[in-house]
Amino acid sequence: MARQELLMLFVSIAVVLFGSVCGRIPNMLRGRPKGGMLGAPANPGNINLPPDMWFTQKLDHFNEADTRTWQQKYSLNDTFHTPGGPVFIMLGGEGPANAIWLVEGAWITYAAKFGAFCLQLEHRYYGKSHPTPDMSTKNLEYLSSEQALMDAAVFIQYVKMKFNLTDNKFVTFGGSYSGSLSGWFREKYPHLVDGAVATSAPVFAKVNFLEYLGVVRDSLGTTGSTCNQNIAVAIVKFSNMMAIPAKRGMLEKLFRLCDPIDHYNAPDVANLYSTLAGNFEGIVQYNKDNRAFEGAVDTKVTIDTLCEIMSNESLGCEVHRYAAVNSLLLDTYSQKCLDYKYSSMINDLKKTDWNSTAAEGGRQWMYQTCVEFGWYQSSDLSDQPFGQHFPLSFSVQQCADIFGSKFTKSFIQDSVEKTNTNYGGYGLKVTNVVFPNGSIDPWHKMGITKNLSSLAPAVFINGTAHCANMYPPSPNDSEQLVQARTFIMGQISDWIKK
Ligand SMILES: *[C@@H]1O[C@H](CO)[C@@H](O)[C@H](O)[C@H]1NC(C)=O
Ligand SMILES: *[C@@H]1O[C@H](CO)[C@@H](O)[C@H](O)[C@H]1NC(C)=O
Ligand SMILES: *[C@@H]1O[C@H](CO)[C@@H](O)[C@H](O)[C@H]1NC(C)=O
Ligand SMILES: *[C@@H]1O[C@H](CO)[C@@H](O)[C@H](O)[C@H]1NC(C)=O
Ligand SMILES: *[C@@H]1O[C@H](CO)[C@@H](O)[C@H](O)[C@H]1NC(C)=O
Ligand SMILES: *[C@@H]1O[C@H](CO)[C@@H](O)[C@H](O)[C@H]1NC(C)=O
Ligand SMILES: *[C@@H]1O[C@H](CO)[C@@H](O)[C@H](O)[C@H]1NC(C)=O
Ligand SMILES: CC(=O)N[C@H]1CO[C@H](CO)[C@@H](O)[C@@H]1O
Repeated sequence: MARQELLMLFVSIAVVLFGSVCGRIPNMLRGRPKGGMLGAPANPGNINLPPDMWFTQKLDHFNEADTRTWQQKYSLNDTFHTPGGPVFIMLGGEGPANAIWLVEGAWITYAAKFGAFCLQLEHRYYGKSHPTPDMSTKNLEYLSSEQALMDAAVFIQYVKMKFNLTDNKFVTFGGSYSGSLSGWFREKYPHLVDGAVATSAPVFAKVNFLEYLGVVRDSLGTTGSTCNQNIAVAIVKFSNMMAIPAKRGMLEKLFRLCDPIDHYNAPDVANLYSTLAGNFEGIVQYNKDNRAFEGAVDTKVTIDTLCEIMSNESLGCEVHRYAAVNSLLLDTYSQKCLDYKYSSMINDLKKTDWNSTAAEGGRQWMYQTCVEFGWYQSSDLSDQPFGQHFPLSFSVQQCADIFGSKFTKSFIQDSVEKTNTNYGGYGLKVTNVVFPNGSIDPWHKMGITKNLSSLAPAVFINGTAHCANMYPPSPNDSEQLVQARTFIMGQISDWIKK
């Protein structure tokens, strides 16, 4: 089958398997799309992907008295391995570890060049790696980046013995949260890994990530100034219409809402504005990134598409155009209506069963934001077009509503400070780590965007989005993206020299 047909097949299978699930958790939740920030849940299943393998892992690495264990998923591709060659480990992040990464992606090109042994380790609590019988708040106590890093450390020791790789060089890879893990792993366990690629890695934990919408604004602004103006006008008109009962009915129709608007229900209203802004956030974060190979269904929709709709007068006034963007994305994700009810989202995120929709990763990631990272994309930045309708308090409230009253704002603030104390935030001290960052990716604001040192360089990729350098190369890639991949390959080459 031709490559193009194969991609189309992935896409249609992904739509069948996942698109039709009428989830009540928004497609874009706290900057995390379904499937995780790097990766889609779709394992195409019909091409020969390496099988799942299992490794016995400790539940609590930091309590010797607790001897409980669980099975952690990993997979490997040893096709390129030459004796003495390096070992590449793709660290899993906040979604299922998709085996497609073992046959595709920029790192596979590097593996072919360097004769590397490739492994992918799934992150605890995501995908099929279930350390506890369910995801109750009590059981989620063992979900943390520190436990995950120690998982990787123990895994490396195991791999060295099992595959006779004791004298080989090790390099970790990751993108987004798993990019942070990749950098932090080199920081915390430099004796176990010789270098790390930390793509689009947020390393600074922050409760109020208000900068996010600022980058979304700037990225939409690359198409000209009218896109943001049109959105701003749409939001003002939208909120005026919300105040008038008859107009609310119109909005319900225009925006294909699943439920009528209860205008006095503040969390519903905040969630509606936030979900509609999410239409733009998701597209900006992943603009033109060659993700189609992973089963992503929204890769044809770009910033240009959305901004063209926002300026298309034949669609009606700005509110109608904002609604047209919403319809396009509902159709793209095969959703009949927009479910914006706060209570249904929270009820879904409270489900603790491994087979619930929340187990796809929404609940687990939400937990990690409440106890480690924050990173709430609030509307608190004044100079952005989406209005001030979903303030930080709206995100913070969700922690308490989902996990219990202990998760207050000051609890989250303390947790976030502890994370930065632990890893160093922007000031982390590392060598042999490269930090690629895309200029239109909102996450770059929490990342390393300047060389830390000559041994910890940042790579600026003009005009690219979240994790673009990790996806398979395309003839359409910009010169800068091509150069970034070459630079990263040069870094790896330096790290693995004997
Ligand atoms: C393990 O790897 C080393 C170095 O590549 C090789 O010399 C040795 O024969 C291998 N041992 C086994 C049991 O395969
Ligand atoms: C490893 O990846 C290459 C490149 O995609 C592929 O041809 C090969 O079949 C893979 N090997 C395994 C064991 O999956
Ligand atoms: C504007 O919208 C109309 C109606 O959907 C469509 O036919 C037309 O192609 C659009 N124009 C542009 C420039 O996208
Ligand atoms: C989810 O799992 C539980 C027990 O593990 C089972 O009783 C239930 O039927 C499952 N639900 C679905 C939708 O598969
Ligand atoms: C960052 O480091 C890289 C590699 O050492 C170097 O090529 C590049 O010029 C540096 N950039 C800046 C702005 O110093
Ligand atoms: C990034 O690209 C844009 C448009 O192609 C260009 O205007 C801008 O100068 C570039 N910035 C850098 C730092 O290369
Ligand atoms: C490259 O861009 C052209 C024009 O936008 C498009 O038709 C083509 O499908 C793209 N090729 C790939 C491999 O993405
Ligand atoms: C090292 C480097 O060039 N970093 C860039 C990362 O992206 C931001 C935003 O575009 C740039 O300002 C940095 O210069």
